[in-house]
Amino acid sequence: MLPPTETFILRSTLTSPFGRKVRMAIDVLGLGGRVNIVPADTLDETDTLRAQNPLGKLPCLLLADGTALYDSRVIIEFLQELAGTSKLLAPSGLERYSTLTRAVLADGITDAALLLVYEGRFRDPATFSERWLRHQRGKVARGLATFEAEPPPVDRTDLVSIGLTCALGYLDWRKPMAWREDHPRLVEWLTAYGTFEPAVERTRVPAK
Ligand SMILES: N[C@@H](CCC(=O)N[C@@H](CS)C(=O)NCC(=O)O)C(=O)O
Repeated sequence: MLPPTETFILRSTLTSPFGRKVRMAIDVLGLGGRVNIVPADTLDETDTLRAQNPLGKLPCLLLADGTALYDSRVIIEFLQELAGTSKLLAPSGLERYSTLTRAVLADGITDAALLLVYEGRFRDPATFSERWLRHQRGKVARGLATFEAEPPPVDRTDLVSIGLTCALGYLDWRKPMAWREDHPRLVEWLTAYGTFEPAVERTRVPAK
């Protein structure tokens, strides 16, 4: 039985794309009053985040008894159970596994985009690996092409639409590679879905 009144701490920044997934889910599930966001610095070796999540990654949800839940998919499943719904991910059946697969694809775009950004953050430009960057760009390009061929419904919020919003939002914000020109259906999807789902605007990364 999940705690009916407990409040939680979400270790995340407002700029983390995976953190935004959880923030969107919190908004959609109406759990805003039960989760306090406490920022963490993934580069700071002394940040308690590394004790909470040994991988040192955001987001991480802390329960009152100190239990830490990660990653974003696990946290969102926990939150949806807490909210008593299966709106974001069906509990069983093929629908569950096809939603999970599409959600993994959206997250994979974000993972590859993050690695493109990290190359610039962790290496001097002289040591950039063009081969590695091309490898990651290929993942983003193939993932986007798959969603371009079949965008999600614009009038439905689930784990896929949340993950895709955060992937595209991150590409727009950090700009590790251009995507809009070659993906008109996804541009249209993002605009239409943003009109349908208020959590898109409410969780937008603050302007730089
Ligand atoms: N699979 C994880 C990915 C989390 C992730 O990569 N988070 C980034 C920030 S958006 C991070 O913490 N990066 C720091 C690092 O990789 O050390 C999830 O879904 O939560």
